Amino acid sequence: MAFVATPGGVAIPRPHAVWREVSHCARTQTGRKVGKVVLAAAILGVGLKLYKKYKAHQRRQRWSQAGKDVVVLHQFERGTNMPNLSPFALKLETYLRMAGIKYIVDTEEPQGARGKCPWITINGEELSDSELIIDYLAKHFNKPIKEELSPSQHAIGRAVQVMLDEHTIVAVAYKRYVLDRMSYILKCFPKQYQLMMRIFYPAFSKQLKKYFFTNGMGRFSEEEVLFFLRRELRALEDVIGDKQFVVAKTPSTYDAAVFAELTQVIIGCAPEVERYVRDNHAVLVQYFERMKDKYWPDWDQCLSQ
Ligand SMILES: N[C@@H](CCC(=O)N[C@@H](CS)C(=O)NCC(=O)O)C(=O)O
Repeated sequence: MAFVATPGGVAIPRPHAVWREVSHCARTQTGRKVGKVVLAAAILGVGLKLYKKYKAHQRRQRWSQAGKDVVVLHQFERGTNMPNLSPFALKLETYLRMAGIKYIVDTEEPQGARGKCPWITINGEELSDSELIIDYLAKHFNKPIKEELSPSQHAIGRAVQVMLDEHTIVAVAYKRYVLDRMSYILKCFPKQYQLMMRIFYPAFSKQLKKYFFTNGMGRFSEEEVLFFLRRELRALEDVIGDKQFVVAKTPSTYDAAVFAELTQVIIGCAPEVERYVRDNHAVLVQYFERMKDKYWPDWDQCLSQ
């Protein structure tokens, strides 16, 4: 084979020499076998991709026939003790119920274009991110939740929601997936995924640790994580006070998020956390029960059986 000398003194093969070598190898018996395997794998890969595309197209056709203004809510399957282990999916489904918007659930494709759960299809249009979706629906259905909030109530609602959606839930997730190695949350997963999660946890846990380390939560001890959690629960309880809902006497959009996140804290984190909330935060427990009774009368039927 012909070589080219590089300035560093390393000899690299000339391109045409490489090609000659490859075509020589391809003519040998082993080369032909390898060629056939590579070709078969490529055909299979392309075939699989086309099949997936075809299936996705078929699903979209089905979803577009859901009916005018009917939301197709794409989300993970039901958990064993709560309708969804994704707080964002539970928030959105609670919002749809609060707003009286008609919806159907799809679990075949729970992660949308942004790779996140939940997402929706409405009138053939696809939208993702629970916040952007709620904003879109509120406009599309002309503010279906009749809330009369002052700017300062909106500000409090927004601040509480961001605290829960962006910080409290990270502490909860770090506790349930990393600190407790899924010992509790695994039982809350849809039954059909529990074995698979158990098997793949070791591989999955490395990625999780990396994610939480980058986020920052992964750099704290359990005691520190629980300190954040307790402090935020206290703040939430102080905001609710003696009101029926988070920022007012009547329900507002913020309640969807608060309820969804509180569900994760109370029954989706760890038995000791649930005990702590039940022993110290009667206001939060009552709020949780109130929202559940009002918007999820069919809670038990919405669990993984
Ligand atoms: N900001 C998004 C967050 C959604 C989100 O993070 N969903 C999680 C499930 S709780 C997810 O899809 N994770 C999968 C991933 O990130 O690959 C929203 O509000 O919808």
